[in-house]
Amino acid sequence: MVYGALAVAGSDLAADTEFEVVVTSSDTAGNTVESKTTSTHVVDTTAPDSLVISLNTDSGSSANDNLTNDGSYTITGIESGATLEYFVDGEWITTAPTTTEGVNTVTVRQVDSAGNTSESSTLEFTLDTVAEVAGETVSMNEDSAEPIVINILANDESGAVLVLERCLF
Ligand SMILES: [Ca+2]
Ligand SMILES: [Ca+2]
Ligand SMILES: [Ca+2]
Repeated sequence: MVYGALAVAGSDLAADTEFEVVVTSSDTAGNTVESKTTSTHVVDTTAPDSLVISLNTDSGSSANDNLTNDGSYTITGIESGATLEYFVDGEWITTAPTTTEGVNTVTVRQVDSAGNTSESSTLEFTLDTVAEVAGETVSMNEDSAEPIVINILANDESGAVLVLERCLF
């Protein structure tokens, strides 16, 4: 058996191409066998569209401030056969970054099966799953000559409501 290689010039592969390969062989008795096959070559130099990445739920007082207690998100626009890559710690990896309490930045792109890379898309959101700080109880002595100092424990709730109640004894 003799194996051979068929070389095709790169310029012949610049567009979608279909080859028909015919191999003819004969034995010493003069019997001839002809084998025929086709090979299809598809050229893809087009980058996929950039992805769309958005929170599943933007909870709280505003539904579009990217401040939420649900860190799950959805990526759409993935081309069939493409690979997702996330920008994490200065490099592109195929594992999504872990969502953490606080500010999260998810940058993602897709690479199609031909190796063409899309523009990247970024979702930045703040995950806050910590409930309100319990209300402070402040005691006031109305008879005191000292000025009343009220210390209010601030927390990170944008949109939180602070209620001051004055009790009369
Ligand atoms: Ca493509
Ligand atoms: Ca929100
Ligand atoms: Ca909170």
